[in-house]
Amino acid sequence: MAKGNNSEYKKMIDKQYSDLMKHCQVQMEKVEKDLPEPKEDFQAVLKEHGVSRRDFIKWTSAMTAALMLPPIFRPMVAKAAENFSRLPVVWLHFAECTGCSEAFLRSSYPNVDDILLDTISLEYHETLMAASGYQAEQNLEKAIKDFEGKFICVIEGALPRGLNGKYLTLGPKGKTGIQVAKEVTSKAAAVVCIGACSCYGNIPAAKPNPTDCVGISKALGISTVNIAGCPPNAVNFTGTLLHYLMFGSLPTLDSLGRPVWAYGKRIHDYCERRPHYDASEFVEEWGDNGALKGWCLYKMGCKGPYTYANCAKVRFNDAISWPIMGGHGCIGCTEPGFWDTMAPLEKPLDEKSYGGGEKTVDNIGIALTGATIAGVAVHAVASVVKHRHDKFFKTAPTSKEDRTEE
Ligand code: FSX
Ligand code: SF4
Ligand code: F3S
Repeated sequence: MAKGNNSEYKKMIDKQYSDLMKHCQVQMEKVEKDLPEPKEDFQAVLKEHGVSRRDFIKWTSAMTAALMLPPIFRPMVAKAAENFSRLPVVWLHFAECTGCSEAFLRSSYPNVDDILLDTISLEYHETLMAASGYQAEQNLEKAIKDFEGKFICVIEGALPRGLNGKYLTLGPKGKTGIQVAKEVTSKAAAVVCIGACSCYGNIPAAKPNPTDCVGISKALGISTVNIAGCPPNAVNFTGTLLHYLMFGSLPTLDSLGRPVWAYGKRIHDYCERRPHYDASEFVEEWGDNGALKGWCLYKMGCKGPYTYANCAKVRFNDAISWPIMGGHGCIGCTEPGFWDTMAPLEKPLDEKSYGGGEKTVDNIGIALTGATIAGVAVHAVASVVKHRHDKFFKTAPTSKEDRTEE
């Protein structure tokens, strides 16, 4: 590119970021004006948990980069973290194992993401709250009334549609999960599904699916932000809420409702075992020499070539490890219907591609995820257009016209 063009391009990018920063500043002022005071002093809570100022700054840098923002946004990420507990959240549970809540809230050595989740303003959470029966129901009604149009509805678990929804009833009035979900989501600013069950149905919807379970989007016919995974990574949830606080809108989603910043890249392309795949060095059975040497797990059924998520980059449990680093292949837990579509979990999908046929694997990957890739492009445009019209806390998640569920 010619020198002149380069400087024009730089000017254009600088202008875009400066406009985005102005938008972010206005938004953060609005948050501080419109939402209740933070329930806790975040810096004091960090100190209590032994997280130093330096660690917090390191975390803001990592989160800024993960959200695909340039470093100038680091102070805004820090500010959004300090305002995190202003955001009212109603957290619902349907058909699931509660592993998602457990994974988020049970860290022995909490990092900044875990501490953020600890301070979240939970107006209602069936697993954590002390109330039960009528009192719990009253709490829910009050939260919806007090924060109508401002709260985030977080949902774990799928919804059974069989028997008119009666496979899952809740509370003293015996409402079906579908009824409760409709009532709450219709009053929420946005609906965030946590875990593959609420996103796409997952295990409760696995074949033969006698209760006719489906994900929230499909059950209610609404658009949802899908933080996929079984369980998902806490970083992908906190990052999505931080983005919402900073810009007053949800991040760009792919065709499956997943935030592109977290689910836009394929596991196989960021995997530390990839050089072994390229060199055709495979683990052939559990505990063999290849396993000891950390070779590729493709022949042991790794579904990394067909799976989109940032696990290799952000890892789990304070970034200590992730499934492939732990020695097992990826089972594709961020993809719709993985329990059925990725089975058998410990065997490759296509036996013919044994021997590391890069082309074969990539072709299967493209066939399986082609819809996702096409959707990313469509949603990137849709989201930018929509962004201009959205009003703070009245944002409906992106449209679902090209959504392809299982
Ligand atoms: Fe599902 Fe979560 Fe897997 Fe379990 O709530 S995504 S079965 S970890 O608990 O919903
Ligand atoms: Fe990594 Fe799995 Fe790809 Fe092998 S097949 S490089 S283990 S993602
Ligand atoms: Fe799930 Fe695969 Fe990541 S199994 S946790 S998407 S490595």
